[in-house]
Amino acid sequence: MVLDKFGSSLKNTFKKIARMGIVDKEAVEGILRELQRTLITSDVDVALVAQLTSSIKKKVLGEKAPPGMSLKEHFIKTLYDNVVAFLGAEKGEIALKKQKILVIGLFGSGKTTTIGKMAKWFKVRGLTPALVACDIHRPAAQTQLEQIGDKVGAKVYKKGKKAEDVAKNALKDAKEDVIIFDSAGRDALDGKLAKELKNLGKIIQPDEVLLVIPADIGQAARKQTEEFNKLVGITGLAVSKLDGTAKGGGALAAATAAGAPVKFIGVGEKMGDLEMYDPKRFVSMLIGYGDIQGLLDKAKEAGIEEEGVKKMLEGKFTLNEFMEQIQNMKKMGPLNKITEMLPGMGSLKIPKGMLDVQEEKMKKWEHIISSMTKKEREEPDILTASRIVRIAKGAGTAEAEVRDLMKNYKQIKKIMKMTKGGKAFKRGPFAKLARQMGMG
Ligand SMILES: Nc1nc2c(ncn2[C@@H]2O[C@H](COP(=O)(O)OP(=O)(O)OP(=O)(O)O)[C@@H](O)[C@H]2O)c(=O)[nH]1
Ligand SMILES: [Mg+2]
Repeated sequence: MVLDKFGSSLKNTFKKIARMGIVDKEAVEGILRELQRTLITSDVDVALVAQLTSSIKKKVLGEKAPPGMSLKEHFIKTLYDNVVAFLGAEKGEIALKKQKILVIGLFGSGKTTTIGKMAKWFKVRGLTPALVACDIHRPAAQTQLEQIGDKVGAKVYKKGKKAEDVAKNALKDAKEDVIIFDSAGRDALDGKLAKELKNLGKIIQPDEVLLVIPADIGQAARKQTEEFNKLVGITGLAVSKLDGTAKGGGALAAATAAGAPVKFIGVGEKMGDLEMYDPKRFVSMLIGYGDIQGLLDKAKEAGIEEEGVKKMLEGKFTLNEFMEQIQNMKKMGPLNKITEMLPGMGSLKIPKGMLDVQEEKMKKWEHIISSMTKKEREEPDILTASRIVRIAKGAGTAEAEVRDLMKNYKQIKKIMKMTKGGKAFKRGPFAKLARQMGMG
């Protein structure tokens, strides 16, 4: 699991605030001490930790809560915003266009693996990748890149004796959309390595120079990032090996402090284990709000207004919206995939086949709903047996069909209500916070 311990400590801290009766100075200080412990355990630089907590304290205790917000809500929101900013300057943006990417980093940092993952990442997004084996120092390096290229289906260019020649030849030969250059690592960024990387930069003229930093070096990531940036120049970072290290929080905070945007995170050894880094989404996931942002993105992809998703999350829908929602959900993918992304929904079992709504059935349901009165559509609870008989007749269908529709509608409505987050999301500070974070 990514940042397992860090995530669960953070989650507990947020939970604790949510459960608090009164939030006063003492409570704020207690929580901030806990946050300090969590961060320090994750190898975050102590000076950075002190800065973070004192600025949160100043904002929460020194400033008045915005109108309509309680101190508790103000605290949660401030904490969330600050932790997000602490772990990432911005959302990692990588353009989906024809481009050249040079990947650099120390020995064993995960360059070659990350390159393979990136090739796959671009491929999935419709761009053809190619790999260039500019690591000519380690005998097995080119073979390793070729194996990885085979795995992800990317051509590997390796003609030439010197790194510079390999790059030049590849620039002539490669016609692929995204050309990713592997480079040699060293134990330290010495003059030799810097020179070679600078030469490669001059020859390649890359759109991106990504430095690969392994998460397990924790706060040392700051110095390394600054040095590489000064000597070679980088456009961003890929933080590898975020799985299975307790120091990931330290590495992410260090990268942020060095002012370098983290563009990718590596979360495993497999070629699919690469994610674009979005600190907001990342922290939301860690503290267990579920991948709400992901849901909104997904809805957007399907061309659905966010409004519709919000309504769905709020469980506010009448039979009028029912049809609309079912059609939308079909566009978004299987309901069980959607519910996986919602807080506390992972374990919920959706009745099998419930959303496997056939076209035919949808049509029937449309007839049924249009045979209802306006009031019946808006308040389906008033449907009595005699109304059902009338509706079935009007729609030219069996009463059982009307009941089947109602059963499905009620089940979905119930799920949507639960989705709103059981206790934490329905009442209390989380409801408002969720709204502010654009989730509710
Ligand atoms: N668990 C895990 N392992 C990773 C990840 N990324 C890389 N590795 C492993 O780290 C080791 C080194 O990875 P490489 O990609 O060979 O590193 P490199 O920077 O190219 O190394 P050199 O070319 O020798 O400098 C390999 O065993 C990878 O499987 C990751 O995100 N998670
Ligand atoms: Mg390598």
